[in-house]
Amino acid sequence: MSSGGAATTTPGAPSERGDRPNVLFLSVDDLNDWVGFLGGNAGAVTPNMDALRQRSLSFSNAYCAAPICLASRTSTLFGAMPSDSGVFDHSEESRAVARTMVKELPSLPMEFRSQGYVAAGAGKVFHGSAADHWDRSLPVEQYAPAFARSREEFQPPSYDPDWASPYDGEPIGDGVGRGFGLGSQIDFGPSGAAVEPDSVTADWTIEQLKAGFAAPFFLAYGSYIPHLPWRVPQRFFDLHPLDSVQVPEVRSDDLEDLPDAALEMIDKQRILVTLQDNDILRHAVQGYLAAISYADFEIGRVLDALASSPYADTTVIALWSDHGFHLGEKLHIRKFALWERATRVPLLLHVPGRFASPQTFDPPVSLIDLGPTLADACGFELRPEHRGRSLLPLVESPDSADGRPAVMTWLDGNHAVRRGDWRYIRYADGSTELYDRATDPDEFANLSGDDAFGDVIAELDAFLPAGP
Ligand SMILES: [Ca+2]
Ligand SMILES: [Ca+2]
Repeated sequence: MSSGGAATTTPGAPSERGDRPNVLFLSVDDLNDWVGFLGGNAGAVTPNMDALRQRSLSFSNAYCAAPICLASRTSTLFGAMPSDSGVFDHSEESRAVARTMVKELPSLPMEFRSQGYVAAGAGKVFHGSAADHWDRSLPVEQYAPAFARSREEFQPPSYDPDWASPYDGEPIGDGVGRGFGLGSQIDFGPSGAAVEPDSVTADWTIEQLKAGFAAPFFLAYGSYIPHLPWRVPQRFFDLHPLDSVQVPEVRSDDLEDLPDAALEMIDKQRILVTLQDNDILRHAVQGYLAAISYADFEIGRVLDALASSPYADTTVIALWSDHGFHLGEKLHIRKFALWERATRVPLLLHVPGRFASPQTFDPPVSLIDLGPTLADACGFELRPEHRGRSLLPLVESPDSADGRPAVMTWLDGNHAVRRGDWRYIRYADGSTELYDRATDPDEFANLSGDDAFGDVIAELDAFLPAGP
């Protein structure tokens, strides 16, 4: 890389483009806080992510903008909150807006390209195709064989006969069949696949590092796992013997203090009592933990390849997940809710030479700030329309924190805010929830009906988009 580009660089940035750090962007799908370094489930086995955490800054209270793939990823990659863009869910309306954004707006990798970076990506980074946003990418078609093999060669697990029956679509209890009454959407067990999709992605990513880059790079690895189905090689199930699996605490009366708007979000999943009777929940938790361990394994392969590459000491590493996941909490399964377990995500940032590590930043932050933070670490700013802001000044001078909280949205008009120890939720119909996470980390006790918290609620409510 030639020198002489000082006139176009940001003040304080490396004076030559060739000095700019690279970025390894690790996106994980549907990974909640069940990783070793966040402690969401004591049984999590994630040695590679934990090792990355040891040389990273960990945002211990990081939140998605929305608890669903498309809305979260659109927000993170394009810098617009759901209430700004109108991308709330997977409805046709949201998809249409997102398609327009992909077509017309510069995404995070495109903004890096405009700074002279090579952008390369594979796997689930965007939700849907955005082929034009990469200089190099692995065509989606190349995953198809791996997915096909996963499904066709899937072997039912060798559980007891009563348990195996859900895979045949036969009910095994009142309202419980394959997929917890959710059709084929909940599905897990040892994979009989010859090739796992994420293995294809990891191989391609490793090949890019081996082939090398002629310019600074933004290299994205998008893990499909632990999104359902949780079909991963048997050895990852073996890491989580059933008798050691820890199921989240579920209180049968937990829903009694929730407004109707909250209950409507979880209505279809209120079969959990039956699931618990059948101990199916324990199997599901095992499947999710196994899937997380497999995701960690492939991420570890990519990190090892970076470590043994010429870019080991000059690459910023970001690891994030698009949202969380419930497995019984609030008698709820999957994401699609505004509580902690559906919205808290791992967020790690390794910036060579910039931070003492490991380091932890505890105030709540939003994933919308990830892009500006990465740009800052590389010496430039994203376009001014981006609604995020770099977190680096806050980390380096915590006293400068302006108190901006993390806001999250599920469907049109339902919002939550995390600030300090509080979680406050306001639904579209005006009903509310308030939790004090210092004394109630599982969010069992809704305090919003208590007049003693009126001032707290008023303060938190001011951070949310205006009501309908
Ligand atoms: Ca997702
Ligand atoms: Ca409750």
